[in-house]
Amino acid sequence: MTIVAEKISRSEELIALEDQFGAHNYHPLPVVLDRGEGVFVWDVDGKRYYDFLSAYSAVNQGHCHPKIISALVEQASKLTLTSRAFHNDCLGEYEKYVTSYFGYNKVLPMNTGVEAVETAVKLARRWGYRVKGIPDNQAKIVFVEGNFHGRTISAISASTDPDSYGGFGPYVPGYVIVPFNDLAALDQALSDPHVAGFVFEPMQGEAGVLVPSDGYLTEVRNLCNKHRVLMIADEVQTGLARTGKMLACDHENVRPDVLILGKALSGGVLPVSAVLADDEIMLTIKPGEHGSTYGGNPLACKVAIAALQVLKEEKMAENAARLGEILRRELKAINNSRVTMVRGKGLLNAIVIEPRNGTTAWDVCMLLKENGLLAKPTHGDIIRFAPPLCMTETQLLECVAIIRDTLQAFE
Ligand code: IF1
Repeated sequence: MTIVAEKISRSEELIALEDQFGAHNYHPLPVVLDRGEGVFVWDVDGKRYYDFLSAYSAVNQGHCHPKIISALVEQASKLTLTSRAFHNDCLGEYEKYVTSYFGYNKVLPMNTGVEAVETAVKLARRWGYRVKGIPDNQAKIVFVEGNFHGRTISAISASTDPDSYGGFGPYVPGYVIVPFNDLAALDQALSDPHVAGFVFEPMQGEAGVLVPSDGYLTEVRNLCNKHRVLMIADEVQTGLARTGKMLACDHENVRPDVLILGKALSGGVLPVSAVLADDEIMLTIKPGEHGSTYGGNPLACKVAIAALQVLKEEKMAENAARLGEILRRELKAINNSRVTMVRGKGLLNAIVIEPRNGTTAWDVCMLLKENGLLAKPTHGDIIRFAPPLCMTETQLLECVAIIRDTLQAFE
């Protein structure tokens, strides 16, 4: 008898390679992508999907945006990396462009979002010692319950999510946690004269797209002024037009002392992050006291300028604001009993799925995938809906129909 081994699909073959040779630090949806363009991605079998995650808001400009790709390709064949041991002809122009774009004296260029968060914490401590006069090694940094700032030991030391910090101790000292959206608790925490900075996300992404009360950002600004504490906004996920304004802080016209950017700063092409601040803060770090091999490399500079230009040229913040209103209105109108919450701002949204008959948000995402839309659950019952900001209203309404029909199957 001949046993014919069933031919496994290309997807299964590639997933098996990851399983055998890759760390198991993620549990992706079983889909293998090989092309992206604008709001669409394709799998290895040629099936097209709407991307409703945007690589966690790193491809706000859409996949493989032609202007960003051509900036990458042109620079890639000229000069990609000099290190900061020498100058190059891209860094100064980029620094001028990005500081004037956001209105700060200076920028410290890094690569990943968490490196920028770490840089901001180091700047806050250094400013605390050299300017505020906190005794050496006594500086405290305040963070918010439910935060997500990255995966380094320092970032997870601020985390209140056991999945993030569990089993990785001991943790970085000098961190204080306050409840989300609680100004009285924040006032109390900032009154400690050893506090140098308050690090927060204007909207908490990973926690499930939690939007603080109207006026919260304004009050945070007032409390940081009152207690002479640096207001440090982690806009890695909420920045760069995602929430319907260039920065989420712009919804209340609040200017943080330190601005942290990442993800879409490169339009999803390569890791580019940045910390922006004025001289009193930025110049507390002297030559040789902080840096990174790739920080501010020529390729990153050119790509970041193109990525920032695209956001303005294509009015992506305005589009995100308009389409976000439509999306939330349509999601609420679906009126499906499994959907217990619809929330968000601009095109950073989430729905909460009530678990029932053994089905969860994961099962909804699996059927969404079958129906041509990719989204990922977080914290078990939350599905984030964050498409690229170049989406059209027609495409959005097609996605709403896919979501409606999919949820119908779980009623
Ligand atoms: C993962 C989450 C999102 C961030 C904020 C800093 C960073 C992130 C507000 C660090 C990164 C990513 C990390 C990625 C999944 C994704 C994520 F689910 F983890 F929390 F978006 F919500 N500040 N967020 O959201 O930036 O070092 O990654 O460049 O670790 O699984 P990074």
